[in-house]
Amino acid sequence: MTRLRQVSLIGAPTDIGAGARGASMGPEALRVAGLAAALQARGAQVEDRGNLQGPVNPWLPPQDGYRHLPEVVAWNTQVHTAVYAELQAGRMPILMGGDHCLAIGSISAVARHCRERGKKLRVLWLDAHADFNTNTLTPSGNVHGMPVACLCGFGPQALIELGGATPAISPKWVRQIGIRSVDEGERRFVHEQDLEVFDMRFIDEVGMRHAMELALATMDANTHLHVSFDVDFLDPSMAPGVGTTVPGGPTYREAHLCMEMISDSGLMASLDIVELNPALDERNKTALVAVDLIESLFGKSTLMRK
Ligand code: B3U
Ligand code: MN
Ligand code: MN
Repeated sequence: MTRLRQVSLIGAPTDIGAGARGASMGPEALRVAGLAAALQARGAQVEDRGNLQGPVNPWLPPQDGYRHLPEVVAWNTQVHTAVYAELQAGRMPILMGGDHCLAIGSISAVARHCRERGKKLRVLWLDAHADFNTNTLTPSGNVHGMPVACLCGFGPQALIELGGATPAISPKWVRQIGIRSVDEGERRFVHEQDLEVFDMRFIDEVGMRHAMELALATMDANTHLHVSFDVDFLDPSMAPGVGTTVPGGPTYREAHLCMEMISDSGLMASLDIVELNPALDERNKTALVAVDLIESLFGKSTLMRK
């Protein structure tokens, strides 16, 4: 049974937080790959809100450990406002990035909405990276390596207070899946803050099914589940179109199972699709595989399930 869902697509065409140029073309690549039609085929009612606008990428070196902080703040402010408006209107926002720094704007909006509605928030972070750096831990200064830390209150004032209350979320609300690249200082900080990380070794050992059962446990009917899907989560053999490929990711089957289990929970109420980089892709292959996976996320399955 598919519930009728009212979905809004929001494009945020920027690579302001990334270490490679090109994620700014992500929204259009997802449109060309047929994202809206795929969602409609799953019974969703889809509105494409077009693209947000923000500053160009000045491509400068980091300052105080952050690259392009004023521009990152400007883009995330736009994202926050747009995502919050869709949630207030009772719709499901799908943020089409853009790089992963944009999750600061989207998840701070989701957290604000949940606070106001008395909803429990859980964040599933599908990624090769933990994105838990700070300006002192980061090896690059790229803010796409910092969104989880910023959302948990570790970051520059302008980003951590975007949604009013600081911190926007607690590390206890986050479940990370598929992780296989964590920087040295970042690793210590992940442990210190007790982030729940289902890394690739864990998935190799227990399988995607058990990992997802654990990640989805403790959710109930009052839970708002936000999925932040960094396309570099996927093995680069099927998804080469991302700025930072890391070998050893989930296979096509594992990734589909992950999406199907999220769908079965019936709790997903907002989604980011980020880090797709068409400049590095092969004939839009990565965008097509992302859309294929989103279909599973919205309930597509081979056979009817009871
Ligand atoms: N952890 C590294 C690399 C990185 C994080 N997220 C992505 N790449 N996509 C950093 O620069 O923080
Ligand atoms: Mn990421
Ligand atoms: Mn990543």
